[in-house]
Formats: sequence, C-alpha cells, structure tokens
Amino acid sequence: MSVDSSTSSDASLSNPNSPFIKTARFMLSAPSIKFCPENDKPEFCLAGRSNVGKSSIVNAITNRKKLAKTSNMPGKTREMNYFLMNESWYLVDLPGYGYAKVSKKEQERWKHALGEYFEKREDIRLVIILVDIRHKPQESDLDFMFWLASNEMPFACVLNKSDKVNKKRIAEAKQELRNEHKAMNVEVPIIVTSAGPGGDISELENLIQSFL
Ligand SMILES: Nc1nc2c(ncn2[C@@H]2O[C@H](COP(=O)(O)OP(=O)(O)OP(=O)(O)O)[C@@H](O)[C@H]2O)c(=O)[nH]1
Ligand SMILES: [Mg+2]
Repeated sequence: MSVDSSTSSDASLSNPNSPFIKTARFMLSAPSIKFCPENDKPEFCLAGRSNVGKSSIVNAITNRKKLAKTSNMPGKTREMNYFLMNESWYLVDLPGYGYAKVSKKEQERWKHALGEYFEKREDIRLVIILVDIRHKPQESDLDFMFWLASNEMPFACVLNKSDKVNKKRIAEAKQELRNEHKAMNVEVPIIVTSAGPGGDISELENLIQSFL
C-alpha cells in the first residue's frame, strides 16, 4: 500500500488551511478494478508518467504532507489509491505509466489494471494528465491523450514542476501541448502547477471546482 497508514484511518480530518478541501481521507488502495469502490461518486483521476508528481498533487491539494506517499524514485505508486474529498468526490492517484525499470510482468499488470480502470469506471468526471513542464510530452503521453480523445473522455493537462523553469519555458510548453491537441482535433484545458513545498496549485483547484 502506498499510503501513509497513520493518516489513512482518519474519519475526516478537517483542513482549515485549504478553502477548497475541507475534509480528506484515504479510502482504499485497489490493485485492480474489482477492488475499486462502488461507482457512486464523481471521480477525478491523476494520470501521467512516473515521477511527474501525481502523489505530490494529492498532498498539495489536501495540504497534508504525507497523505499519499511520494518518492524521487519513479514507480512509487503501484495501485489505484482512492481519496475521499469533502465526503463527496474521489481523487484517485494512479500508478505512473511509461516506467521501464519496473519488471515486464508488473508493467503488464499495471497496463491491464489502468486499461480496465478507464474503460469501466462510470463516473470519471475528469482525467487529469500530468506532464513534466521541463520536457516535451512523450509518446506515451500522446498515445494516452489520443486514446482519451478518441473515446470522448474528458481530460485536462497539467504542466507540473513549474518551479523548475522560467516564464519562457512555461509559454513554450503550453504551446507544444496546444499543437498536439490541435493535431488530435480536441480542445483541452492546459494549466500550470507546482506541487513542491510552497508551490501553487490554485489553477488545478479552480479547474476541479469547475467540473464538480
Ligand atoms: N520541484 C518540484 N518537485 C516536485 C513537484 N512535484 C513533485 N515533485 C517531486 O518529484 C518526485 C516525484 O513525485 P511523486 O509525487 O512521487 O510522483 P508520482 O507521479 O506520484 O510518481 P509515481 O508514483 O512513481 O508514478 C518527488 O521527489 C517529489 O517531491 C513540483 O512541482 N516541483
Ligand atoms: Mg505516485
């Protein structure tokens, strides 16, 4: 389980520092679709390559340091981790895709679990794809975006780790993504975050709120 168990049992921890998230609690870790909760609440899922900052976003949005476990070693999150926000919607921290150092067998298991997840979860309100702002979107990102677009799934792109680049690169990275979306014939929100200490995730909070 890739979650801080000391916080996972909190019934609903109040969070006075976040005007958006009043309560947040870890629900469960699902190794495959059959362990996911009932399709009874809207869910927002965090997807993207390993190490891009998906679990860090969970912590930043809930203003908790260790609600989700993060690591500078890619491949940390290996299951679908459900967090219940404001007792009304799920934020789902997914395993990263495109990480070569995990065994072939494990990669195949993730691929299968993620494929089933995106096909069978009925209440996905928005797929939030994180991309490292320092790099061009990789083939695995583009394949995934194309698949979502072809299946008419709502998604948004989040350029994370913005604290590591200058304004010029921010504009450039946004344009790169816009060009890719244009080629796919879709218009997709593109926002910028920093999930590190003292970072800014306000654009993501606003985006989620607009989909709730
Ligand atoms: N500077 C900076 N570091 C970040 C940011 N977001 C995440 N990190 C760091 O990047 C590393 C990976 O973050 P995680 O949140 O574990 O990444 P992940 O996408 O969940 O990775 P997997 O679970 O392996 O798929 C950690 O060392 C984080 O502290 C950010 O916005 N800025
Ligand atoms: Mg993770």
